[in-house]
Amino acid sequence: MSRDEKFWHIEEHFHSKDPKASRKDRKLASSKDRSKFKKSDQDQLKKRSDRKTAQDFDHLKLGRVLAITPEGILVSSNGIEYFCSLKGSLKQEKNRLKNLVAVGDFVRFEEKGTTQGCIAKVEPRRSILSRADNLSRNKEQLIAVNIDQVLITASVVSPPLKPFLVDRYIIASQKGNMEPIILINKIDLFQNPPPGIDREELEEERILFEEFVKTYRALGVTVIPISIQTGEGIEDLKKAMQGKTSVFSGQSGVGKSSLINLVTGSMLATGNVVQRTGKGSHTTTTTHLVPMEEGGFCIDTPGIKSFGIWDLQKEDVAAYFSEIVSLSSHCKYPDCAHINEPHCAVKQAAAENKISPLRFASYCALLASVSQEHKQR
Ligand SMILES: Nc1nc2c(ncn2[C@@H]2O[C@H](COP(=O)(O)OP(=O)(O)OP(=O)(O)O)[C@@H](O)[C@H]2O)c(=O)[nH]1
Ligand SMILES: [Mg+2]
Ligand SMILES: [Zn+2]
Repeated sequence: MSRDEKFWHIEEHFHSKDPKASRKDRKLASSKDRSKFKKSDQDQLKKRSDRKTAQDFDHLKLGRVLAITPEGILVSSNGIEYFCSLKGSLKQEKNRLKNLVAVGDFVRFEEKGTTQGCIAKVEPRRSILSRADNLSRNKEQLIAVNIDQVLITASVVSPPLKPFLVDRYIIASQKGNMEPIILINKIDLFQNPPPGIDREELEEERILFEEFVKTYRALGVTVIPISIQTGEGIEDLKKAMQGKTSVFSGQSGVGKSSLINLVTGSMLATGNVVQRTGKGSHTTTTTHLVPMEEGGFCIDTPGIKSFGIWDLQKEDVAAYFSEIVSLSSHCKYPDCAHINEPHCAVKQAAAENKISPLRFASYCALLASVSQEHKQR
C-alpha cells in the first residue's frame, strides 16, 4: 500500500463505522472505564461532537486537515492537497474556541478549482488536545484532534526536565481522551554535557531524572528515555507509534522535530538550544500532520512556553492525581485541598516521602495557578 492509500484506508475505517454502532461502542467502552473523571470527560467530548447538523454534507469531498498555514487550511483528500477557507456559516459557531478547525480534523469541503476549497462541516472529533489560549485565558486553543496518544516530549539538561509541565500534559491528555506517553530525550547529555554545566548540576539532574522515571512508571504511565545520539529508546518509540496517530508536544528545543525526522525520514527543520539560557529557539512554527511509512500518523507542534489546561476547575485538580485521591479519605475535612488544612493525610504522606515530592509540588503549583486564573476572570 502506498502512503496515500494507507492514509485513506485508516480514514475510511474511521468513517465507515455505522454512527449508531459506534455510539453503542462508545457507551460500552465508557461503561467499562472505571475512572470517574475520564467518563465525564468523554461525555463532555461527545456532547461537543454531537452538534446538530440539519444540512446534508455527504455529497461534499471528505478530507483531513494536514496543517493550518497563512495560505489557508491545508486539506488532503484522496492524495490531493487543497488550500481551504472556512464557510461563513461555520464561523458563527466561534464563541469560546480560538480556532474552529485543527490539524487532524476530518472535514467536508466544496471544491473550488483544482487546488482550492471551502470547508462546510467539521466531522465529530474522537479526541481533542487543547490548551487555554495564552493571551485570552477564556478561549480554548485546539492543538490537534482525532489523536490516539500524546507523546509528551521532554529532555534532560538542555532544556532541563520539568515535571510540572509533564503533569499538565498528562491531565490535558486524559481530559481530551488520549493516552499520555512520556519521552525523555537527550539522555546522552549525562555522559557528554554541554559546556557551562557543572558536575553538581548534572548530578542533580540525574537524580531528578531517575526519580521521575520511577514515579511516573509507578503511576502506570509509559516512560521512554531516549537519545538520538546513541539510538537508545528509538525502537521502543517506533513500536509505540506504529499504527497510531501521535502528537509530539512539549517545550521548544527538546527534540520533537528531530525525533519525527528520525522515525519517519522527514526533513523537518530543527534548531539549536541557546546555550546561555538552555531554551529552544522555536524552530517549528506551525502544527502539521505527517503520514508514516509503517502506518499511522504523527503530528509535529511548535514548542510551548507555558501550558494552561483548558476548563480545569479548582475542585477537579486533585482527581487527576490518583495517589492524592486514594489518600484523601483519611484527611480530617472531606473537602480538604491538602494545602493549609490541619490533619491532612496527603501533606503528611508528602512529608514522609510516601508520595512523590515531585507530584505533590506539581499538584500544589497547579492548584495555585488555577485559583489565580479564576481570580483574574
Ligand atoms: N544531544 C542531543 N541533542 C539532541 C537530541 N535530540 C535533539 N537534539 C538537538 O536538540 C536541538 C533541538 O531539536 P529540535 O528537534 O529542533 O527541537 P523541537 O522540540 O522540535 O523544538 P521547536 O521546534 O523549537 O519546538 C537540535 O539542535 C537537535 O540536534 C538528542 O537526543 N541528544
Ligand atoms: Mg520543532
Ligand atoms: Zn488533605
